[in-house]
This record gives sequence, structure tokens and C-alpha cells, in this order.
Amino acid sequence: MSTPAFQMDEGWLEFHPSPAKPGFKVPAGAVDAHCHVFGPGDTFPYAPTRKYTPCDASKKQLFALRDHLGFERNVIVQATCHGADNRALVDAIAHSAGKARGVATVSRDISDAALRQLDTDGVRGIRFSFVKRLVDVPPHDTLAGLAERIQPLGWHLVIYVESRDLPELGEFFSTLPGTIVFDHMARPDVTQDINGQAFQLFVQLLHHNENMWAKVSCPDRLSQSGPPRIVETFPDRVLWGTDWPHPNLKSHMPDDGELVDYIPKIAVTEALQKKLLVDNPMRLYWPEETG
Ligand code: 0GY
Repeated sequence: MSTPAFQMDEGWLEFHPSPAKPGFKVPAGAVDAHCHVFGPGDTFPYAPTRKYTPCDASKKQLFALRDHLGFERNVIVQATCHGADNRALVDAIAHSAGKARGVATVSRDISDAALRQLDTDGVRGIRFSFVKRLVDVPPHDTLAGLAERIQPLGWHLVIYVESRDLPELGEFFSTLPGTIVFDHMARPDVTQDINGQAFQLFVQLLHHNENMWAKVSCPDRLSQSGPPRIVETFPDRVLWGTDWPHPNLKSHMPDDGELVDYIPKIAVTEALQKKLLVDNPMRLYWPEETG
């Protein structure tokens, strides 16, 4: 047997090997708007600057999961373990028969021509992570400069931040141009009440900034005090994703079928489910197909 190019970190859990078939049937045209591909490391090596080494999770496995869960499309989000090397992401989009688009990570010195090439490749946004266990966060002016540069392409920003850092960063986020999507509802502290100050700060940010959206993903990371009512409050600015292959979960691994079955608890009517799973992601990622 050949040795893998990279050994995943100790304590890491691999994604669920045989997720259940969900009982909840997602609407036609549903988009899994937050998922990743990892490597495989022997073809697409992990970044030397990474803070973790994942298990390989290929495009083929992702597309099989998409079909199994009843989804039609994926938005593949560049994970920090690949740094600003978007080759695995672009390769996955290229092999998706038009059923995937992507969110890339780029460095400050990327040329306009390289940005345009990513656009041709199916990228529609860039991601900034402010999660210190995952990245060394670049200076704000670097990020603001990149945010300006993507506007002519019609792209948006995806921000991964933890709620405890929102008091410090919320004002900066309010100065950024264009649409901004927050991953995983800005990772609320699940030991605190959903009506408490920390989560309400995030809700207020969305109330005050109509360009801000929320991914209501990751109940596996967020559940303790019941589902927050974000989908009802901001029905046209929410997205949902599996977060497959669920990086950095060390104590339990969710069954992706069960995650899909959770959707009706956070999007409680058929109309809301259609906005969350079809209309909103299509508007952001396949706008040319929407009216
Ligand atoms: C997620 C969550 C995590 C990691 C990343 O890019 C990443 O490395 O996003 C995490 O560890 O919380 O969105 O998949």
C-alpha cells in the first residue's frame, strides 16, 4: 500500500461514511451552499501555512453526497488548509458539469487577470477568515483593498468570524462594500442564550446592513439553545450548506442526512425552504439563470 502524501491530524474525524437518506425532500434545484473539497493531497497539496491537515475529501465524494441528499448544486468554499491555492476548488468546479460554483481565497498580490480567470473558472466570491485557530489574519487594509477589487466582477465576500470577535470587528465589516455572507451565523457561543447580547449583536448587524447575509449552517457546531429565527427574520439573505466534510470536528461527526432533516426546523414553511435552498443561492451564484 502506498503512503498518503499527507497524514491527517491526530484526533481528526473523517466524514460520515454512509449518511442516511433524508426524510425531508429538498425543493427542486436545491443548492448546498457551503461545502469543501480537500485535496486529494497527492494531487492538490495542502498549503505549507495551514493550521491543520485534513482527511482527503474529493470532488467525486462530494458530488455523490449531493446526489444522495437530493441536492442539485454545490457552492464549494475554499478551506484554509489550501491557503490561497485554489486549484482543488477550480478542478472540482470544472468537473461538475455546471453544477458547482466557488468561493476562493486570494492573496493581496493577485493580479486583475488572475481574478478574471477565477471568474471564468466559476468563482463568485472570496473568503476572509478571522478565526485565529485557522489563519493568521491579514491587515484590514489588505482585506478592504481586495473587497473593492472584486466589486467590478459582481462577486461577494464570505466572512468566517466567531461571535466573540464581533464587538471588535463589526464596525470594520460595516465599511466593506457589496454583499457580505457570514459563515455559520458568525459562530455564536452556544453556551449562551440565543436572545443574549452576543447573538443579538449579530442580528443587529444584519438589521443595520442590508448587504449582509447569514449562512444558517452547522447545527452540529451550534446547537444548544434551539434554532434561532434567522430565516424568518431575513428570508432573502440566508443560505444553507452541509459544511461537508466537516473540518476540525473532533468529538462527533454529523450524519449529513440528519442535517438535511434539520432544515424544516430552521426554515419552517415551504416558501422559506425554497428561498433558503434555491432562490437565494441562485441569486448569488447563478444570477444569469434567475429572472
Ligand atoms: C468550516 C469550518 C471550519 C474550517 C474552515 O476553512 C476552514 O478551514 O472553514 C472550522 O474549523 O470551524 O466552515 O468548514
